[in-house]
Amino acid sequence: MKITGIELRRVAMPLVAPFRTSFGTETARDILLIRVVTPDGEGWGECVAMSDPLYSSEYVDGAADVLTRFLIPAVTAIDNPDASAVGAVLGRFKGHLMAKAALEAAVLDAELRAAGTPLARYLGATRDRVACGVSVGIMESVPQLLDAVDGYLAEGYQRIKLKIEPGWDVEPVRAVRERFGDILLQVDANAAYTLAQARQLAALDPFDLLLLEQPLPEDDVRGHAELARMVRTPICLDESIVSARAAADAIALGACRIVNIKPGRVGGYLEARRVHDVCTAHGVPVWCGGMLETGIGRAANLALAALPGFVFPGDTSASARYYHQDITTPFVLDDGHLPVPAGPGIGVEPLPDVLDSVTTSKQWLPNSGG
Ligand code: NPG
Repeated sequence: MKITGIELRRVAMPLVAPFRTSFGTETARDILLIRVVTPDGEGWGECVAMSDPLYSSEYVDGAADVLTRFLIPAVTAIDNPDASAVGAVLGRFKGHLMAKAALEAAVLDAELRAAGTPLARYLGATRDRVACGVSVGIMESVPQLLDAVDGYLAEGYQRIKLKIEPGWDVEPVRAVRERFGDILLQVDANAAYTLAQARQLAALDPFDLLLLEQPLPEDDVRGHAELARMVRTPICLDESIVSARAAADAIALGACRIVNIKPGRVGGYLEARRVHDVCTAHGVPVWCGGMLETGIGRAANLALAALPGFVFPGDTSASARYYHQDITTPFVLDDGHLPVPAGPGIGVEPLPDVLDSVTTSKQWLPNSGG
């Protein structure tokens, strides 16, 4: 596939409500979109790096910089790149997995659209709709949390994930369990604890949580293995799993029984599928994480979440969970599920007027050799 040029576009999207985690509060998103233009059409990718390097080391200005200076020139220098060649040529640059993932996604979308192949089919999906969960941020008070959870359950969400941190863990979990009974419930600490707080985490055991996500720092895989012997709730890793190899290592060490897969965190949809394959081969169930994506990223995540190893509902919420106005036709929950897009590529595209109304900057990088 020839690349005519690549557009980097920044969009500003207010969130419907502030989203608080142990590492900070998001009130709006500054999102980097990539559009790959070919003689036959185009392809879209969304970069999930946040404004600040608080979830991981990446941040959106840094992603734009590394893409412009290194990643895009390396890809446009290849003759007829396809998505698998993108991963190979970007491998020599260290890190920047979210930036790489977005570029690979845009190339893959262009390639699949040209071929008329839906991303879900290309990845090996076995379902045409996926069960959806919702992630609920840290709140000012337990009553406020209960109201929020009540609203999400009424909308049909199939499982609730509560963000926790020291000081906001057992009490909110107990309150939600007491009020809503036997719902699918899990918690996410975003690395806010240390192994010394294992007893506090074991205090969550009586509440029959599906999983305890990333309690310890990203690089503390052995700590998770030790913690796994001290708590009954299954440990799930998110931030620590940056590749299929990292997943294999974590599983071998006994650091997790479940894995959250986010394509941005592992460098793209192709590596995400390899993480899925490694986990499935070891009998480790996976689920699809979310990074407050617009419809562009959400569409691709739904394709991934339709693979057979994705046995738990993911953070694949409806557009309205985060945005009053999505940049694509909104994803709307139907009986707790979202449809897997069936059109070529990611199966959706931005609505031009909406996209223009939220765009804050555009940069066109022509392929001088193309
Ligand atoms: O549903 O898109 C979504 C967001 C789900 O909680 C969610 N994402 O740690 O998994 C996470 C968290 C996150 C949010 C991470 C913002 C980074 C930034």
